[in-house]
Amino acid sequence: MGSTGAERAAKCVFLAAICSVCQSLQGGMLFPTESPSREVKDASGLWRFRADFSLDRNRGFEQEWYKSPLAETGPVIDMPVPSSYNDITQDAKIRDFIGWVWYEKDVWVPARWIQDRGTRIVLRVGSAHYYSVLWVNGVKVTEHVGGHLPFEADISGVLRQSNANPCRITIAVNNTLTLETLPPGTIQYMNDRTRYPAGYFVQNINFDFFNYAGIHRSVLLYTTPKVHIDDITVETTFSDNIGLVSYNVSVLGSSKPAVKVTLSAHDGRCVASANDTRGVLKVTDVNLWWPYLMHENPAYLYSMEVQATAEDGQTDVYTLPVGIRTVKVTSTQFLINNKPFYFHGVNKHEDADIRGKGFDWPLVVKDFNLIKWMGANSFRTSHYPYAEEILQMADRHGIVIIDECPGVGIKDIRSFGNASLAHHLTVMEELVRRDKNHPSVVMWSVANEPAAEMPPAGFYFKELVSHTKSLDSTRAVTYITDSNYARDLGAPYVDVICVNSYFSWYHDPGHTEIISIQLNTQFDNWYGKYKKPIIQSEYGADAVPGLHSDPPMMFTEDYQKTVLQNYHNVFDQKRKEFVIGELIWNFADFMTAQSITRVVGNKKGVFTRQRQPKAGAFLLRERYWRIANETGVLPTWARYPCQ
Ligand code: BDP
Repeated sequence: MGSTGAERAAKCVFLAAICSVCQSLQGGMLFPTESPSREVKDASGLWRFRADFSLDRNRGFEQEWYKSPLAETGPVIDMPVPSSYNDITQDAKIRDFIGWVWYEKDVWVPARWIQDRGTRIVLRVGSAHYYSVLWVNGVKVTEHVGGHLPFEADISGVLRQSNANPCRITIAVNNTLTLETLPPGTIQYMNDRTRYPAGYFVQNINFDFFNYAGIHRSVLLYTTPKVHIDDITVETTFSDNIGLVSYNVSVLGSSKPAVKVTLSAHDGRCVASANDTRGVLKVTDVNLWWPYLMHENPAYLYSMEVQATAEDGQTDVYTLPVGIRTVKVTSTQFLINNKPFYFHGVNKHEDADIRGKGFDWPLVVKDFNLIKWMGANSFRTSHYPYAEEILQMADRHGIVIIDECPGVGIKDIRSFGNASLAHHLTVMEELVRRDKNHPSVVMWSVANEPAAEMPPAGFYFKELVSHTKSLDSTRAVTYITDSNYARDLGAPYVDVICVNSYFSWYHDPGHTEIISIQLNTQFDNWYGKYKKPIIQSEYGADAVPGLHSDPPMMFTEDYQKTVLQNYHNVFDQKRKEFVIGELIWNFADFMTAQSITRVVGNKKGVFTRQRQPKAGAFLLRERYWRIANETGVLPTWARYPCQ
């Protein structure tokens, strides 16, 4: 069936834009912080919003909505930023919208920012899903492909030229997924006019969470001097009581900057310093960064202040928290600071009522409180990179992270082609660039449950894993598999085997008695073939809160508990051998697309979507604290009563 004109137009707009940005990354992506030389202005709050309901979703571009105030080209509504737009209104058409939506806000830029020509003004979006184009005062300043990761543009020139204050920021965001996006998706036009109206289409996806869209993280304006610290990379190790911090600073805006680096302890004492763009700082009597529940004084962070001074005396200052720790993998263990680390943790989603995937501090802090309450020491950022503030929290609380890219739902063989691989490599570059300095991040996950048995998967994962290792050799690399051990073509390349399985749920539903035999077989097969340590990266069962039955039946809290207990019996045997972790699916209930297998979302959370515990949460709490008491060194305040 040939495509319609509208269909072609929509595809063109989207794909042409993707190709223009599929190049290797340039520059750093330091998290914007204030310093003596930098200011940050948060443009979060209420924005004006309109979804482009035209048939080809292209009216906004044809009519150049970015050229004049959005309210002049049609109706606008209030839209909070950060937030997904989907659940904000009462309109199902907005909840399920696919295509371009338009956001606009007027922002006052301090006059001194404009007047001082030695000031760089940067506009930064923490993330917008999925594909974004940005204008300032009607001038296009950048575009970006992919949700979950930040992008920015130097807008000093545009602001100085247009001389408009307040300045008008316009952001168009398109949530259309293609075979080459991450995650992939397809648009299917329904051309049978006896069943669907003209122009009717749906978006097909192969992942199990709602495709929330919009501006999900803060929009910030920040300044740096013209000479500015563009990027910092630190790698850490130690020997006896000496910590070693290798650093590399890249400075732009000056051909011969003088760089000064100072590392300070908690009490502000300088413990090491250097005067070069790269070097190694030596820290005697080092305080290592230890995970929560593994040490009396976990999550120790030094503070690294970098100063770059140009020939004319202009100086930029940036301060980076630094945790000194090492990561190693043997055939049976995962070592942090040379001590075996057992992941007892959770898989999460960025997901909550009303705001969808929008960043929300109360939710973040509540989740960390729950994680620590449970005695969990780790989580996986299933199935995409989480907000930078979440990783900062993990650094500060000693929660260990498996950092996952949005490679989820790669099930179609066409998504293993060159264009997909090129984009996937770029996304890994963006992810590593953003998260490389977080001590909490110990492993990169390049994908979740791809069709790893399809022939192109061998080449694809060889490239993907080796490229990720070339970007960062200090952490482990994995992808999450659900394929049969004998048919998984990517497993030879990863450091740790991460396996998802749902025995007695998707297989043999209702039969918890088979878990033990099937799980033992799973572990023995994978270990037998690859001799690599294994994490049970997902397991679980849906539980509708408040449903009970004895004997347990599917969808009750009791069944969820029984499934968990059966898995735990096997973990307790295998963690003496080569199983190095268990991550429950899922921390909390979350929204999905509507389907006959989902009753208002996925209910495999051990907490409800509103973060109330189900029976499974109490079970895990007892277990995790017991494991922590056996394996870790707990601070006295943290000894759990139910040991
Ligand atoms: C796993 C997927 C996860 C799903 C889960 C489920 O990795 O995204 O939500 O199944 O079905 O296979 O609950």
